[in-house]
Amino acid sequence: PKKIFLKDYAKPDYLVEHVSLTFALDKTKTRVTARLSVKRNDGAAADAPLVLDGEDLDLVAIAVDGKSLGEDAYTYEHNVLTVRDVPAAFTLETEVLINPDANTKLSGLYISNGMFCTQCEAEGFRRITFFPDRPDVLSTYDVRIEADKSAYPVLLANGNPGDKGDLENGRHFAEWADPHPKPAYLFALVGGDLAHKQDSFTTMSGREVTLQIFVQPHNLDKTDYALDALKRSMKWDEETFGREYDLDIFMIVAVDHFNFGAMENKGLNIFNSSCVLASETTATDGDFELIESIVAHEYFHNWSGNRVTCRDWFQLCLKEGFTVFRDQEFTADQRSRAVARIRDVRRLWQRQFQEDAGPLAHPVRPESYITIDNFYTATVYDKGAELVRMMKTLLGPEDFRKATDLYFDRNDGTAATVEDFVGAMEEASGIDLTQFRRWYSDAGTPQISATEAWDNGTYALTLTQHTDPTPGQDDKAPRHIPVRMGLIGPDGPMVDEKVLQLKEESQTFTFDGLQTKPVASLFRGFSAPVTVKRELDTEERLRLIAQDTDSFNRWATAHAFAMDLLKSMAGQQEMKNSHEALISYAKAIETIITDETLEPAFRAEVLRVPTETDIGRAVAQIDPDAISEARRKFRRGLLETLKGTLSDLYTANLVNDDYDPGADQAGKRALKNAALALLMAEPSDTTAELALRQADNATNMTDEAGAVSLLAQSNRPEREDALSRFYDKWKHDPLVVNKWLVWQALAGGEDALDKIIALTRHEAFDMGNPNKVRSLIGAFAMENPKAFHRADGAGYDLFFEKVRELDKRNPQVAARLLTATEAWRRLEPKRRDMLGSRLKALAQEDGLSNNTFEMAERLSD
Ligand code: B3K
Ligand code: ZN
Repeated sequence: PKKIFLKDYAKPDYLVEHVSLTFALDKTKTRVTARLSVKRNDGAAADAPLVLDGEDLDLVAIAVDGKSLGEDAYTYEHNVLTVRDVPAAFTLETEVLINPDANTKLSGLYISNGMFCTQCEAEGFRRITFFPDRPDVLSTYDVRIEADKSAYPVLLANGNPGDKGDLENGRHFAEWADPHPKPAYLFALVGGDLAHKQDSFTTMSGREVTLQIFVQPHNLDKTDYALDALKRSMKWDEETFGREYDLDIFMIVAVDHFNFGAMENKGLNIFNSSCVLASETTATDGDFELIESIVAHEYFHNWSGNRVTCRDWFQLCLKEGFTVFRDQEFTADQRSRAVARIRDVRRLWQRQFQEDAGPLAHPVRPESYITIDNFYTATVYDKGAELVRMMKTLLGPEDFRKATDLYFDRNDGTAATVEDFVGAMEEASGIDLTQFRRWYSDAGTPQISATEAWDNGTYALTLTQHTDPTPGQDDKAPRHIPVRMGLIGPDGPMVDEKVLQLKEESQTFTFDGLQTKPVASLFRGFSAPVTVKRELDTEERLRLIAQDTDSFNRWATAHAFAMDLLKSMAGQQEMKNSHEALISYAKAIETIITDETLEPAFRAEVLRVPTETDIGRAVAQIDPDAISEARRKFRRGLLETLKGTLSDLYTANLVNDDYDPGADQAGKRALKNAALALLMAEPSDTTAELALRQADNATNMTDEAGAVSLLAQSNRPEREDALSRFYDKWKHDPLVVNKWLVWQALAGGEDALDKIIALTRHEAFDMGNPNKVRSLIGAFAMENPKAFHRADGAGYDLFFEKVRELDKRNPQVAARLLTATEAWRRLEPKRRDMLGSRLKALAQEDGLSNNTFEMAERLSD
């Protein structure tokens, strides 16, 4: 397979100004007729051939300016159509046949539950018609769709609706036109028997926009929340970034078979049903929150991604990092800023720090790839968002807004680069970001060591930065790091918050005129994606947990304390008086979880115990059994101290009002369920009874799932019955059944893996549906270290068998699964050898997809 390099970027030889497409939809033989208005690009040679991408296309006819081409005028091989001797401006017409029914890759045009739908990002449009399938070719589109009227009454595409009507033989047609130039990856088409909910939004300039959510008819009662989230997103983007919507209609379509969460196609977003459908009885508070953020994310792409798109796929963070930043800010404004930040950072640690520390580490703006599908990563998305956040911290909110306005205005309707974005930040603020740009080009997480000195009223803080080598990058120069910080005295804050600029390898910052030695609260609100090493004694920790004025850092200090305890319990770290320390920790969090002036959702975050996977990330060598045992002991230790408090919390946070998915009620349920989770660390009959009662009496899925999932993780005799009753109750609803799969994929016990293997043959499992694969195989491999890393290698056998099977069908999803192995080099030697040799064998296998080959090779290298 061929590697593609950023440094080789060259402008396209030909641009396509306008595209007219006609689809005659048919399950196995869809006919796509394309008319492209092609123009030679400035600077291209007069004899440059026209080179178009095309994959799995059956070419029926091809003509230039109405003249059919003979076989010698073009070639079509290795997914490239080359037409020689073309004029400077011309019309190219092609007619192809494609087979949506055979499309198991779910890229291009495919069928999900009887409906036609598309997914084109990154390179799916070439599976629909011949085209320069690259993001820097922007065209206006008009689309005509013809299909059988009774099977596919609803026909949708991007843009504004045009004509529609009946045709012969029970067929009908619909036309759509999108006046905004867009790259092909934003194309979308849907045809199916769909119902919809409708609403409208009046934009800031007074235009009325129709909003519609299309679903299979039986899901019509699950669209209200997404519709509401959409309206709030539209309003927020006007208020916060000055961005107004630009078509007469905005549509969302839910599909059951989808390779990831959702897709921002212009005016026609297509969503994985798991990221849009919600009702109180079928979706948890967490699902509601996720849906809200994904609806917002895809909507925000209309400006950060669609109006201003990416020049090439190396610039992916330009739209993704920025849009994640925007959706995070939206959530922070809609819910609780502190809690949102905690959840975002937790996710960053779980996925991105892990990636940065292993064989898949890559810069936020990668320099090469075999397939871009493999670079829709936590680094590009979540670290990309952190870089935008750091720039906002450096610029301040006002200049940041000036910079985004400048960026949008200047690049509107074009394909831009990271440089355009950072350049706008500099121009709007006058701040030099030369050194800051290293964040885009250098992989790896900087490690900061903090040491301090106290002398007669002067506190000196020395910060040192270092970044370990990552694949292909041995030496790392120091980065420009914003350190938001404060100093906390015995009675509270001592100096106002400051942002220090760390630019050298080592720098000392001094603070004079202090009465007593303070404790520094560093990287407030997680002001930079770094790890921090510092010596804090228990007293200093307790001071920060109790008195820091930055809520995020109160949580982070408590979390770091818990991690140190867990690491010492897992035999990975020395800790003096660890028994006393555990009690101090328990008492410290008790103060927080019982403090009614604090938001319940925040208290719930403090009460949450790191998972086995979390602990595995933090230790030098992973011994899954030792980690599991350490966590078990830790939870029991906490329970001993907190039992009474937990029961009280549980009762105090029962919600009796009508269900509302908003932050207030959700926070209470989160706190109550976190209390129950810890009570279930050693479930007495009474606790198990409590969980069972919660499951049986629940009127919403948050409470039902909260209880059943805990029973599923336990070895209580009630377990099997609770699971089977849940299945019987919900087997008609695939999204709810996915939760049931996840709980079992995460379960412990000696026979955990055998049960998972049995589930791969269960009627509820389906290798053709990515959601099912992720729920069972993904959850097992990523979040059940004991079963996955079973000492006899049986977990690995199951995993690789499924990866190979899936690779034949859906390479994108297969390759993604492999990320579950990324920490293999840190496993204890026996498991490391077993897993490493399996990865190497896979990388050497013939007949792998490029996707899976690239991942296996990078992982085992
Ligand atoms: N832009 C899409 C992701 C496409 C992934 C292609 N492999 C969804 C999003 O980030 O909004
Ligand atoms: Zn996105």
